[in-house]
Amino acid sequence: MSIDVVVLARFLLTGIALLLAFLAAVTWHRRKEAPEATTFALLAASMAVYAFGYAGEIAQTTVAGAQRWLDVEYLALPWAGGLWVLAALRHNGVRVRLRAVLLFVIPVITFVGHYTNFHNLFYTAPMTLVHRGPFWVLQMERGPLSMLDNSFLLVSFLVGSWVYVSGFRHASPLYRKQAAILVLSSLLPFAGYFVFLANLSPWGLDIAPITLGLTCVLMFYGIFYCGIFDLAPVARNLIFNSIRDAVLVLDMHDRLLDFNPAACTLLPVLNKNSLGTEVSGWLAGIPDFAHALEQSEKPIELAIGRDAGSRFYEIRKWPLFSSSLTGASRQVGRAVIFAEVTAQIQLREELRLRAETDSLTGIANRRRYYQALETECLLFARNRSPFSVLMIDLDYFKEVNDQYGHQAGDTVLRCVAQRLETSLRKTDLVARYGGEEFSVLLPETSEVGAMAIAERIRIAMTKDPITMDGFTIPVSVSVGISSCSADNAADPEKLLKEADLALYRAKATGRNRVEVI
Ligand code: GH3
Ligand code: MG
Ligand code: MG
Repeated sequence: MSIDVVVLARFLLTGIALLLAFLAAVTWHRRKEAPEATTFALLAASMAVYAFGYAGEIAQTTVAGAQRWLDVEYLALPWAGGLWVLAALRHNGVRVRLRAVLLFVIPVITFVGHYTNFHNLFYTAPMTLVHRGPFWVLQMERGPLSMLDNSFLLVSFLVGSWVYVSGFRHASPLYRKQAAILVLSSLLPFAGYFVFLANLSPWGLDIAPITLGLTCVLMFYGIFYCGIFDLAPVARNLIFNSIRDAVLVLDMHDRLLDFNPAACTLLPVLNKNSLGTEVSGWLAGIPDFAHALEQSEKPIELAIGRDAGSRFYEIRKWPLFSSSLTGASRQVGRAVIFAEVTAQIQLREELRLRAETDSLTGIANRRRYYQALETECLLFARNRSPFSVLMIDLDYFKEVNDQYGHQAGDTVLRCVAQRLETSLRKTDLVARYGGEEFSVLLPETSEVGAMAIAERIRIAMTKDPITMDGFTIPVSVSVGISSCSADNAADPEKLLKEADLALYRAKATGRNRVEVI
């Protein structure tokens, strides 16, 4: 009967050791899925060695035999505390980096201490075997190093539990169950070890390996049924299904592997039957998208719809890699993400317009005018097509302000801008160049043509005075012209300066005139 209990205990402990080894292997295999997985795998492996050593120890009937198995246990036992704390910290996102080494200073001391028993600091007297119930239990007198070893283990379990408890307190609802399981499993070995040290265990046996077995079962439950390591994919799925960006997952042959609800909204042709089929097939009806998919890997912008109803998408492609058991990774497909950027594009367009528009009159400002003039000069270098510049200044405008007020002056400026715009071609550009000075760019217009246009403008201004609030305000303009023709080079600064000079001459020679330099 007594033999049966020992065999049973060995059997149980060996089973626990195998279970821990299996757990270590599983977590090692999945070590990329959770930050603490590698540490946890090492911890489980060390616990397996401990349980295995203890299974050997309890069956011994000689001190030498029991000590041999204790040596096996001590291959793993000193490291458990450090690994336990490290796993808890990593799980809770604490970045320990090189400081992790500090957790293993005491384990190194106790590891060496156990095997050398330096100056009897670990064991103060030779070990003996005492008969307790059906077992022979190794009895030892603990020295300061052994005390340190035990205290470190206890404190480590305590710190680990505390870290898990604080993790539980801050865990999001999604992680609550997982966090609770970790707290519970972190308390169990601590409790077992405490019971053993307080001599409360049956026959003075170390029940920590049994509590480790329970921890192991709990962890297994956590991993496979509560999804400790599966929560990341769960969260990923949640994001995949709820984000507003449309996502298509394609294999290396551009066959559709997956898509999210946002993709269905954007591409109504998508349905379950599209899975496994080549995208070119069902995207044929939407050439813009098909074209975007063929483009290079760089992000591109795509407009769907016309004018005001247009929606804009930024299309990005990400290569997808899969890592094999050997750790080598190879591309297995790509994810195509369609992010709607209509609001950003509209804002960008609005900012651009504002930067190029004169706020009083709503026509182009000096900046836009200068850019257009520069472009025209570049074009001229290529096609030698003549173009002209008009510089228009209102005559005696100060008097308008003085007589009718500044606001009336503003209204006059707006009217003049409008008149200029309506009297010119769509290809011409009218800009407010300064206070009451306007400038016009006339592409494909020679000096003669520009003179005719300027004259037309001048006459139109004097012919129709501006009426407002019962007043009639006469308006006249002076115009300076400069042109770029085949025999001179196009230089924006030079053209503006010449037009200014001509305008100056028009002013000097009586105003309400057109002059060419
Ligand atoms: P000139 O025939 O020599 O051009 O005489 P002028 O009175 O028009 O003289 P000048 O061009 O030097 O004066 C420009 C005046 O235009 C001065 C300023 O009060 C007025 N002005 C400039 N910008 C604005 C504006 O935005 N609104 C109004 N109401 N007046 C402006
Ligand atoms: Mg002026
Ligand atoms: Mg003026």
